[in-house]
Amino acid sequence: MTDNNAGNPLVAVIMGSKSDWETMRHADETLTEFGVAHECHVMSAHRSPQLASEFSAGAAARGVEVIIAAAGGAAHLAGVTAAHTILPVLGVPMKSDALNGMDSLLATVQMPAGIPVGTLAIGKPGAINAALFAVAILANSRPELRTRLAEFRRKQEEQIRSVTLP
Ligand code: RP5
Repeated sequence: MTDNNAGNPLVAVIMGSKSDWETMRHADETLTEFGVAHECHVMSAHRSPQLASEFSAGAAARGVEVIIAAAGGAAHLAGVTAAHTILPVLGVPMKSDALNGMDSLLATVQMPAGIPVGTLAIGKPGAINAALFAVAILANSRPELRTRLAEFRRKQEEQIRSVTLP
């Protein structure tokens, strides 16, 4: 587990295995860049089902406002998490060895009506965008975050505009 930026975590980043960290560290880094207090944990819908259920059910009471859940293969962590909380849950499908992440994507995205999971792209882009999505949710009620997000977009566009090709 890691805790980043002092204060109660507003975002919880959870992942099914330590092997997901190399991808999910990008979510951690993006949240740190925006100064959003967050925590990162490993827990598995299959290997530690009780931990995953208890964590999800208790997150809102601890002040968490958004949960990012990453898993690969039979990727049920985001769905199980969403089943235990009414907090927004963002799912990040990990790029798996066997099927290149298509298994993770379908397992994460194909939720039954009634229990939503906001599913992002497979792998690193999904990890970064899940963090940006979490920032956007938090920014609705936090003007300083809204300003930072607008500035992020402005710089990103500036970089694209300044590209020169050989
Ligand atoms: C999933 O199985 C994890 O989220 C990970 O993406 C995948 C493989 O896990 P390890 O066998 O590397 O622990 O539960």
